[in-house]
Amino acid sequence: MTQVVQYSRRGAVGVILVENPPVNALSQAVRQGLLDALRQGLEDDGARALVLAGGGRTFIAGADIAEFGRPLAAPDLNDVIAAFEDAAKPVVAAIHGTALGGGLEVALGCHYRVAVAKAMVGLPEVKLGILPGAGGTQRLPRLVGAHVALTMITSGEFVPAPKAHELGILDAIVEGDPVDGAVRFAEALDPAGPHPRVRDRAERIAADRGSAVFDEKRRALEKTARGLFAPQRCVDAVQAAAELPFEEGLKRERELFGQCMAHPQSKALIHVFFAERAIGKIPDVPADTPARPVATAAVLGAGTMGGGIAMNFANAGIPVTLLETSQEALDRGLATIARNYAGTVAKGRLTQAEMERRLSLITPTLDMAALAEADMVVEAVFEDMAVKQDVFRRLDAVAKPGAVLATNTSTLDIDAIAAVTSRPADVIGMHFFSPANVMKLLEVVRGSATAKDVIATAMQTGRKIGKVSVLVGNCDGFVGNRMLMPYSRQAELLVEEGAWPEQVDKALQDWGMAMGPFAMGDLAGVDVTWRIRQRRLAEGKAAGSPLTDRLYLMERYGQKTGAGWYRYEAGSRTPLPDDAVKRMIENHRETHQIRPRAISDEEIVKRMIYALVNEGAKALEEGMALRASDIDVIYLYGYGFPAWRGGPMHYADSVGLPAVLADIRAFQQHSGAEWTPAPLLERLAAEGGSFAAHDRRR
Ligand code: TC6
Repeated sequence: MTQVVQYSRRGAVGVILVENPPVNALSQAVRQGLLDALRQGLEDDGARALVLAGGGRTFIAGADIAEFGRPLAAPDLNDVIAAFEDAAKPVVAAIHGTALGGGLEVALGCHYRVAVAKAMVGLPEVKLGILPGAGGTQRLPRLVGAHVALTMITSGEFVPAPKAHELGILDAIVEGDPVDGAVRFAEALDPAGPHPRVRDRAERIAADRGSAVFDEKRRALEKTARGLFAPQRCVDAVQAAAELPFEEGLKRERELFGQCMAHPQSKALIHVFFAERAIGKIPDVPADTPARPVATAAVLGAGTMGGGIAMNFANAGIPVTLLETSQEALDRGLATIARNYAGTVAKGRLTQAEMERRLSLITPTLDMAALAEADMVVEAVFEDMAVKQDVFRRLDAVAKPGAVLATNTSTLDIDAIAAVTSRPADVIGMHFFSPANVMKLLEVVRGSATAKDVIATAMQTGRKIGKVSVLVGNCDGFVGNRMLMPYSRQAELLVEEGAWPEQVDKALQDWGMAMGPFAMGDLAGVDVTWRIRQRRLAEGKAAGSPLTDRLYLMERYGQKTGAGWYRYEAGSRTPLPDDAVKRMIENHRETHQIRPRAISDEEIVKRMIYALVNEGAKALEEGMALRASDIDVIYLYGYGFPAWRGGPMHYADSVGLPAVLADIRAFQQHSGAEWTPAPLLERLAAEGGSFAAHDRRR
């Protein structure tokens, strides 16, 4: 028998234990091991019943995702499950940790399922762009009905064991050790049977035949899962459970599973799964690098960013001191925080008591000396080098030795900020995204002197406060905003050349972006963009288009002033096209003798997305990002890039780098130097490579 699955006996019960760390994924060896162990259990005359359990931290977290993309080796998981379901002895699944995807499908093939109260079950395949392909769409509805099954399968959400018990997915909740509990449960079973098979349960699903629930779900998903392929196929598969005999339903599930697997969206989402897990792997800061303890924090600046950052610490239970320079600013900041929490309470997502607890963790102060005991200080003052350097000088004088001194700058040089302190090794960038209490991305910016344990501390603290932390290098705009500069520039050029802001935004949104560049510019603030542009112009760098200057002079600073690239009605965030902006653009075109031309959505999307790709490739080659997949994660979590396209670098891979490069060269002929192809892109395209292959080589 293979080692990843072991058979042993406890009294009169045989125990099949999967030992395939870290999550007991159903690799080929596990599938074969399960069949072998089952045979052994059935042949063991001393065993009247069998228990299936996972060793280590979990039951079985699903198929081995790393095996996807190549033909799956025998045995097929469906055959393994059928063997358990048809076993002549009763089989009890003993669930702890998680039973996910293929793991839950195996459990559904067992005759009984018991779990500890802390366990979770779910069919999260849809998040990988696929559907449960080992009978999950056929068996789950037979237990819980189509409505619940559709919710679970199309959302992929995990269900806590007590709820799963209530729904009928689990037969019992057991106390203490799950295997002990399952063995006790199995001892009470009649070995002579009959052993209940989920596939034979017809009563729930019969009631769903011809129900409107399927069409309703399809319509709802058109809105909530816009552009996604797998959720609709999940509905088709569950409907097949209601309308077809079990074996035919399984066949239909298989077909739909194959369609999902062959679709580019599943490749993108599987890429995202591994990309999200790769971000924590930093070659010279290994996972066991000791991090500094962060029991208390401080935030400098109670503006929109500072307030949001302070909330992150409070949300994670870390007491945080919030510093401002005037009582008025402090009061304003605290009022915004209280309003944000109250909004969450009003939506029913937070209790009043929890809100009060979190608020009590935020200590306001006007006194810099109150920061002396903080383990981590995050500066979130005005985005200006002189202001930041002044703050760091003063911070250096009060912060305790060993405190991590972080700046939330979004573009400025970390080394220049660190240089004014006596401890550059303790200085790091922690670039939060606005609104900081909502957005998941955190760029952790490594300065040339930043100590490794400071990097480990910032990455770990980021995770603790609920952020997706990605390590980046110290360059203008770091990775995300650096790439945004040519992206935004293309948006403005497209408008100069003949498109309207709303056409550009719609083209990008239709393509899948959460927001178009002009609506995003209004959210971030036209004044902010303008200030960055002025600095870059002063430094002799490329800096967007003069359209921003015109808008700034019109005092159209974006949503906050009710007018930017769009106009906004009082209390509304809906961007409305504005004739005043059109006139301004037309005037600009006339001044520069630009004859507007019709621009296709295809050109818009290519120019915008390839601008990201080209700059991303430059940042990657310079070592500003550790991996192309890190860049993808940054764009998914910080910039509303659609996960089902995998991020800009994966998207370029999926188009094919030679084709991307050919378009970039054509743009270069038309517009010149700003489209100079990234040397890495040229190399990879020439050698038939991809960003993914480049990542693997590193
Ligand atoms: C399916 O079942 C389809 C069936 C039909 C077949 C016909 N495979 O997330 P973590 C790795 S589809 C391979 O950091 P956590 C992960 O890459 C699958 N590897 O841990 C990481 O490796 P690293 C349906 C996997 O405690 C390590 O395990 N199932 C798999 O925060 C630790 O992972 C799912 O979609 C896997 N299935 O969360 C469940 N799962 O250390 C996917 C994990 O080398 N998994 N790894 O970077 C999860 O949701 C979470 O991993 C978790 C544990 C909740 C199980």
